[in-house]
Amino acid sequence: MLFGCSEWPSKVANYYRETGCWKGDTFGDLLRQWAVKYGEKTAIVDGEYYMSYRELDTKADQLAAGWRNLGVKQGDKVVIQLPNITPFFEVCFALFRIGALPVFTLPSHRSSEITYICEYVEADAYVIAETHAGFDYRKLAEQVKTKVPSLKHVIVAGNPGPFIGLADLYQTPVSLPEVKAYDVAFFQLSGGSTGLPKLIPRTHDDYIYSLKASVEVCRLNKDSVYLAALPIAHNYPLSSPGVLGTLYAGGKVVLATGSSPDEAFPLIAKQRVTITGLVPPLALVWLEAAAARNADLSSLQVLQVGGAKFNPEVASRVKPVFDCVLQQVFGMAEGLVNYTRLDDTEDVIIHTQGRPMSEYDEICIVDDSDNEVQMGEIGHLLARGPYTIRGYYKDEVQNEKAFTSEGFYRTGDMVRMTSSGNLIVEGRAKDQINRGGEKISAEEVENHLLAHPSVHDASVVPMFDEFLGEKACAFIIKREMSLTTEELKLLLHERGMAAYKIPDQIEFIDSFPKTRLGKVSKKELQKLIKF
Ligand code: OOB
Repeated sequence: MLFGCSEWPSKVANYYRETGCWKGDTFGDLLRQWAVKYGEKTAIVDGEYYMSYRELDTKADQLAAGWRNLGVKQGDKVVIQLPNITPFFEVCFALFRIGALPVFTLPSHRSSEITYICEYVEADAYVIAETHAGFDYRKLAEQVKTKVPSLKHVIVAGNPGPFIGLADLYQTPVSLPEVKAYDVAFFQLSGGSTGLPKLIPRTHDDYIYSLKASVEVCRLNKDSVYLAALPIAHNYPLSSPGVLGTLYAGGKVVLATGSSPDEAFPLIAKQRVTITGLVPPLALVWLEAAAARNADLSSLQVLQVGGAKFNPEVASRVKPVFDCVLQQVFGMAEGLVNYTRLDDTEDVIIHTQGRPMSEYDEICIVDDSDNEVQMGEIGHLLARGPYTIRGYYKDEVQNEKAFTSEGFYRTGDMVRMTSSGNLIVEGRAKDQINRGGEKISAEEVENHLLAHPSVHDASVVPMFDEFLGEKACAFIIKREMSLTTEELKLLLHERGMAAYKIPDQIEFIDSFPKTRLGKVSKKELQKLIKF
């Protein structure tokens, strides 16, 4: 097991093996099996390009050779920042085969996040697309490279500029090292509720099991067609069941560059898409567009909505408008995924966020002192199981807080269980803003704001928004009266913070309301937001 990663206790690990959750396959093995089983069948559609399972397998071998020849070896970390394009899969499976570890970042991340992550994992390489959505990632890579000494290679899908082109890495296959299923396969980023993003190590065994369980619950098979409208590096479209679940089932993945109905609806019609996953604000946009247009969405069987709380009023419109089943998805990159089931009653599908996908998931709902609450009462959700991590990467301080001594992950979500055994997300105990599915750590933004010499203190809180569910509002105590909102937004932008984290509203205040213990009362602050 990798240095800095908490393992499952050996007794528990053996139990997951005996029960058949962990089968001992690696992602490299899986792709080989799929290539044999599904051969020339289309695995991925990217615009006009159709890639078969066999082709993906071959390209992964060729790229594995390219990585080896560059000197990238087992255990090395490779930060991936790619949009929804086929090289994402080729690069990842090549890295899986040589035992190097992708670190998944989002296309919206900028120098602040990427530099920090590259430094934290001591990344050897960074993979980008030339440009995407009008942004030139080569400029970002130039900045990151000057700051991160460990970073030896920047690989570019497209015109490489001063870096190495991905096209040059397809080489004659070489022999591959042995990769263990129990080893870490890659890192996901946590949604974040602390000063800096935390890294989530996921093993081949645990993640492959999560695909199997998702595929079963979502009833995917080789006729399934999944549209990836959200960024595929995120755990939800990656594996719930997402693109990897679809490949696991032998289905077809259709990649969209963005998530607008203008792009997605014609793809659904042309590729006969059967399932896709959205976040709540997008579901709203799609509902309005579907009601207003005469698009052929008849192939759609399941519309998943997750990542943030879905308003029941809006949820009740999905079936009549799309003539398909709504599936609510309440998951987290740390592991646990809850789904409403396809044959659940309308009431469960509309009003709850479902239940754990695996019979081996263990959940507890507890009060502030870790005592289990009465059935139906609201409490903190704790989770443990065959695909829920036991610790963040190299972060003993956070691990002490985020995991119980019995190995349960403290999700930071406040939930209650209904009599049908389903969960309803009622709120959050963690210091985070869920901006329509995009997670913002309040502390991370506060630290950036505090870097301004005219800021005496800063506190960032969620504010209600009809469309996004929540937005971010920053309260600032000024040191210098001339300080303006624009100046602060510019500061955050210049510090290279992803745009979605820049507060939507900034309010100046003389002092913060305090709790009885003298801490800033974010609850009281929220009441002071001007709408
Ligand atoms: C997904 O993963 P993350 O890691 O970006 O965020 C996890 C957090 C949860 O702890 C919860 O606070 C919130 O996002 N969340 C929801 C939700 N789904 C996620 N809150 C209310 N209702 C929901 N349906 O967001 C994620 C990962 C895998 C599958 C789906 C979502």
